[in-house]
Amino acid sequence: MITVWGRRNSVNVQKVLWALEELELPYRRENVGGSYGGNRDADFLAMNPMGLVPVIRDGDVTMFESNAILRYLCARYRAGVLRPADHWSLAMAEQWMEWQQQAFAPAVTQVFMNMVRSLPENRNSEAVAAGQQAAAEALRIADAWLARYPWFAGHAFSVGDIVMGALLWRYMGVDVEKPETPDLMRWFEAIQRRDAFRRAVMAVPRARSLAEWKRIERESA
Ligand SMILES: N[C@@H](CCC(=O)N[C@@H](CS)C(=O)NCC(=O)O)C(=O)O
Repeated sequence: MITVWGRRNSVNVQKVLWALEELELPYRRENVGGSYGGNRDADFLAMNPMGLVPVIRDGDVTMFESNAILRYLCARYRAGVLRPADHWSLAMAEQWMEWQQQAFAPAVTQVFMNMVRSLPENRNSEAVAAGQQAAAEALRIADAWLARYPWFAGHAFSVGDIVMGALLWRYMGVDVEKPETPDLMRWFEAIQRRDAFRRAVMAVPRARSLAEWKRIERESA
């Protein structure tokens, strides 16, 4: 059985759990990171020298980096379910996965860490404004794509939608202004109707403050 190390309120852990649910693979999860700690222990560092979650073990494969984990899982299991079979759709899924990590995630993180993971008195409002602007640009780019295609890989749900959906869910829960993105929102509604998304991502309430974050982390063990 696959083991996942990582707390449930981590967006990168949620991406992996969502993929496992979509692939209907049995797994067990160990709470590591945040208030659970354990990620600086020698045993954990031997699996991920970065000391970050998620990490998975699947037989002889032990690995870190959420998007690489997703690529591995969807290439190995239930071919064609999350990893598109045709070359164009696969290329598009890969493109948006990379973009999620390089463009969208840094913007969301900048806003989220200041708005939710900091006390209001420690908030860096310049960083919030810069992150918000970068996130708005990313949301418009995603919206323009989804005006042309129903999914990030084009014509069917794929691993590209998983990485974008988990992160967008997080960002939509942060109390900052966002641009109008009707096509992105239509896609986002379809995502929220998926059972696997509900189980892996929506089941963990979104925090709006540091105190709420800590409480939810404890309660979502
Ligand atoms: N690029 C890595 C980032 C991993 C990462 O930043 N993980 C965060 C949680 S989302 C973490 O482990 N933080 C330390 C902690 O939880 O204690 C990935 O996608 O897996």
